[in-house]
Formats: sequence, C-alpha cells, structure tokens
Amino acid sequence: MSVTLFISPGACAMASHVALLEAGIDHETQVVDLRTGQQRTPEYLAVNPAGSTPALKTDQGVITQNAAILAWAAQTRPDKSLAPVDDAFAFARFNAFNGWLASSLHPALGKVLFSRPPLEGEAKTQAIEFALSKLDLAESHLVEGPWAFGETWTLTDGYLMVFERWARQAKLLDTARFPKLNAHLDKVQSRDAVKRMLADEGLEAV
Ligand SMILES: N[C@@H](CCC(=O)N[C@@H](CS)C(=O)NCC(=O)O)C(=O)O
Repeated sequence: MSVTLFISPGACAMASHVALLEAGIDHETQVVDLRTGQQRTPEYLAVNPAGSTPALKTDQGVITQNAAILAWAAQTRPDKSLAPVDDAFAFARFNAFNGWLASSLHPALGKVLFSRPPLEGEAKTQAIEFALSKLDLAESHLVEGPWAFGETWTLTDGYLMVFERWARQAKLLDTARFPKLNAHLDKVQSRDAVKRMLADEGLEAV
C-alpha cells in the first residue's frame, strides 16, 4: 500500500505526516502552497473539495481531517500501538481529544495567527485571551503528562504538537504559565519520526 499525503509545510497536516511516519506507512507527500492559493485550484479541489490540507489519497479514496487520518493510521498498523484501538472507551477518548484540537484549539489559535486582514487592537487582545484560555484548559485538565494520555505516546501527541509549535512561535507559550505544554512540545520534537517530518517539510524544532 502506498498513499499520497497533501501537506502545507508547518500547517496542521504535520499531525498526519507524523502519523504516517510513526506507522511506517509507505507514502509520498505533495505540497499545496496555501500562500499562493493552490488549495483553491481545480486540481486540488478535485482531491479535497473543502480546499484544505491535509488530504490523504489511498487506494480506496480520499480521507480528509487530521482526526480521521490519525484514527486510520492507528487502525491500519495496530502493531505500532499508536492509539488504543482495541479499547472502545480509551479509543473514544483519543478521538475526543483529537476532536477538541480540531474544533476548539485550532480555530482559536488560527484566528490569532491567520486572520486576514490581521487582527488589531481590542479584537486581537480578545482573540489572544480566548486562545490562551484553550491552552490553559489543555495545561490544567486535558494533558496528563508527559504525553497527552500519560505514560503512553499516541498520535494525539503529534497533533497537539502542531498547536504548541504555533503558540511558541507566536510567543504565547509562556514557560511559567504552561510548563506541561512546553515540556510536552520538547519531548515530541525529540522523537525520530517528528524529526524526520520536520526535515521533510524543511522545518526545524522551535
Ligand atoms: N480540521 C481540519 C482543518 C484543516 C485546515 O483548516 N487546514 C488549513 C491548514 S492548517 C488549510 O488548509 N487552510 C487552507 C485555507 O483555509 O484556505 C483538519 O484537521 O484537517
């Protein structure tokens, strides 16, 4: 089996890219340049009509959404223990965390970082406070530490890393306020598969 993952370097598709590398699934990557609007070309809309990355082209068809690609990778290679696929309750919690990242943390940080035109004044202050409140929730309730689900690495850790990287790059990940998230980001970025993903996307640890 070989698959094609459509990515935009440094964007949220990093989570799916890490998942394929951790799973050892044979793949190639294809870059979609979001800055030039390549996600809205007819060629890419034929792959993902929603015009966003990631998208994963498989023999059976296309899978979109990081959360779905992570679950697919973990179930495709259960021998790699990338998620608790044999435990209905634990797998539901894995999916819940990934759903929260997609529907809550991603949009909150995305508003701060990617609003066009960029936010200014009170609107910017409010968006930052809102994003920080999501990071507070992760720090104090959601992330068990050292990994998201305690002592066992799962693909959720690679997904959470995306937003920790963005937050650190935007100087929002204060070490005193977010000790657990900072330690988590450093630990994730030291994994071999993550180092490979960063090198493949032309990025460095932050
Ligand atoms: N929840 C979606 C989010 C996808 C998403 O918003 N991707 C961004 C990059 S981080 C994108 O492709 N944006 C292109 C655009 O909005 O035009 C997922 O996990 O796949």
